[in-house]
Amino acid sequence: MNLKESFRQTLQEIRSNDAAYVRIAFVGQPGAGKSSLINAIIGEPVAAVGQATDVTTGVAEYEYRFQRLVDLPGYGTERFRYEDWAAEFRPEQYEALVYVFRGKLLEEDDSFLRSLAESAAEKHRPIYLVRNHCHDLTGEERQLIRDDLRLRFPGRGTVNFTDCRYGEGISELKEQIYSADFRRLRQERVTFAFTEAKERRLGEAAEKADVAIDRYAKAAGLNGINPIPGLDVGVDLGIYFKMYGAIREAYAIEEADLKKYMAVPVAKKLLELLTKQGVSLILERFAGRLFFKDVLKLIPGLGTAASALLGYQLARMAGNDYREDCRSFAASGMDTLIEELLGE
Ligand SMILES: Nc1nc2c(ncn2[C@@H]2O[C@H](COP(=O)(O)OP(=O)(O)O)[C@@H](O)[C@H]2O)c(=O)[nH]1
Ligand SMILES: [Mg+2]
Repeated sequence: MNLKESFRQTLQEIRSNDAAYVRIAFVGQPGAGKSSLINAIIGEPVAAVGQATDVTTGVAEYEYRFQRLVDLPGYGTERFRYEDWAAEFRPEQYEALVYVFRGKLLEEDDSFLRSLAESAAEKHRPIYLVRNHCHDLTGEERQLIRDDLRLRFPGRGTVNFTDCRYGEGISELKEQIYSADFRRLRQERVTFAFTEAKERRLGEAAEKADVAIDRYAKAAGLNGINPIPGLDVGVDLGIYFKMYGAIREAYAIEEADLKKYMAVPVAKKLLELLTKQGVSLILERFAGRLFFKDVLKLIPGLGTAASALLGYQLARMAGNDYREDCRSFAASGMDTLIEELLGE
């Protein structure tokens, strides 16, 4: 598995995590055009649309770039008086609301707008007002609607005029929905879910890598055969290459990834460690840090045991260092990929 495949799996985890999404609910009377607006925003006929009053009877969510557009049944019908509707569908659970209306506002609409306006929690919730079916409205009529809404729902922004049949006002509405504040909230959500999934994945990788390091370090201790100039400890480089390979595999890093994501700072070092020269160089550095080296040399008769211990220690040291570098490479690689995905 390479870094991209591993990232794809992480993405699957995020996609199935409800906490990763910002949800915008479309509310309003039946037939106002909630489902049609969702289709117009997404650009595909995903939601069922119809003349009959209750075409949408359950909650349906449609994903659009890590945002979920929620199609709710209309209220004010025989089936759903406003209070029952609110109790069942709890509009307050959504991060934002798109309030869709056409024609006259009814008493039910007033209950809805009043309850939203009164609750303190609602004061910070974006509510987009949308007068749909607007194609035939004159400028004067539009002004009357704005004034009316301002009275019913004081302190709330502009009215968007849209018409799904004629494609009017859709791009303006989209722009509002993806306004800066909301984009930040969405990115926070995704980033949070992503970080969680990423840490879990890196944690699992570290466990696998540790098992490999332990196994190969023991083998290195028993196999100290090739003395390297400048090193007092014999080293079997083949074991190091195998150990490094196992650690890379734990982090789903392939050689090609290192070349592809050269911009990640640690990639260069990891590439150098694919060569004999690179490994010898780093081992020389680590050997200098081996605490017992000089002490052991002073104790005669401990030759084999001492070199086994040193070989083990050296391999562990190198393995842990490599694991940290792989972790850092995998983490930044995944960060790069998620930024690409979220970039707008
Ligand atoms: N002329 C016109 N018809 C629309 C518009 N929006 C929706 N419709 C139609 O109105 C009907 C109800 O729309 P729908 O999206 O199902 O409303 P919902 O009940 O609020 O989801 C459907 O027949 C749509 O094709 C619009 O802006 N202009
Ligand atoms: Mg509908």
